[in-house]
Amino acid sequence: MKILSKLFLKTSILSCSIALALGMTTNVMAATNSKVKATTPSPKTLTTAELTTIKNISKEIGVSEKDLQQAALKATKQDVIIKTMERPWEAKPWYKYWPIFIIPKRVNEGVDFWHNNKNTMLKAEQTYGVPPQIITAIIGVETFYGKNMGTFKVLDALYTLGFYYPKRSAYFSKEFGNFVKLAKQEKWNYDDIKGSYAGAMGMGQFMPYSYLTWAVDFNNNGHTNLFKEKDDAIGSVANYFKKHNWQHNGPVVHKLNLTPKQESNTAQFINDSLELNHTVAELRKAGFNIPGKYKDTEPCSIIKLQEEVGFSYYVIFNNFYTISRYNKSPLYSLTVYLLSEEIQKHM
Ligand SMILES: [Ca+2]
Repeated sequence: MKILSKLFLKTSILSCSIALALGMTTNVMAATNSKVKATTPSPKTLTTAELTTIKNISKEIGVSEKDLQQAALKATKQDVIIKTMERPWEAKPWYKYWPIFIIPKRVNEGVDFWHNNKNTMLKAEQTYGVPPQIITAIIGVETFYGKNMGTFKVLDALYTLGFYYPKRSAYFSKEFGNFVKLAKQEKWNYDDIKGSYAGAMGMGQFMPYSYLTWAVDFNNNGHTNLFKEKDDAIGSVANYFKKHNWQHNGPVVHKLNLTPKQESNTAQFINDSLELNHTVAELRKAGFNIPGKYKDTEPCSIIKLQEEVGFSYYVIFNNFYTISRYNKSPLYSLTVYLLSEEIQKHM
């Protein structure tokens, strides 16, 4: 679930207009020169490799090959999507990353979003145990409260990455299949569904599998619409967190202030997967000063973040791990948490 920048927006508009221009040229040529058969565009056919992938997806997630083939025939490979995948936001160092997201406008509009959806937020907290500031911060970081939900055709994004991006094709080809399943279930027209360059959809940027599995019809109107119904988006984010083990009032992070000697002692508690392989008792035993409110038995680990000068260190707990199930980057997860605190402060 990634963010669209203005830059990405521009590239996508650009690629759309090129496609449009090319399409128009072809049609004009076909119309004015109908005797020359070579200029008539032949209908797209699927390659042997594509048909093999489709066979596998069909087996794996239970969508008919016919539906998958029809979807693939309607899809267009977009090179800009692959280029965008190659330069993720999370490649930035921490000190350059968080200021993109934690800005006064996003805090203020978060306060408004929470206010305007107060009753739904309350219902979500009662139902799932996830507080409004976390739900708000997720929707704020993902789409600026529903304003930037993405301009790529989700079908094209998932087709491009699922069939033409070997590094991640195992994941994205399955999501292509899940999208076909979801579109059939929701009676969507493929052309109408826009999302991020990675195929994430709606206010909370759900991937198709997440949409199928954790999205909820929170206003009970018979449709689960994460694009237009704020209630559904709020309930679905809360349900996602609940199903990924968010603990009501559980600990999230604690910032450490360390001496150089303690800094060198952190390595044993740091792991890239953010798994909580340690306990507060172990940290205390290793000489770290952890406030008394954290229980000895609390599972935790440490993350290390690059500042302009040196590093900062945070102990992370269960609820931080839950945030990271939305996007596995520690930068993303800490940004969501710090934004949630800013929003809550201004309520
Ligand atoms: Ca609904």
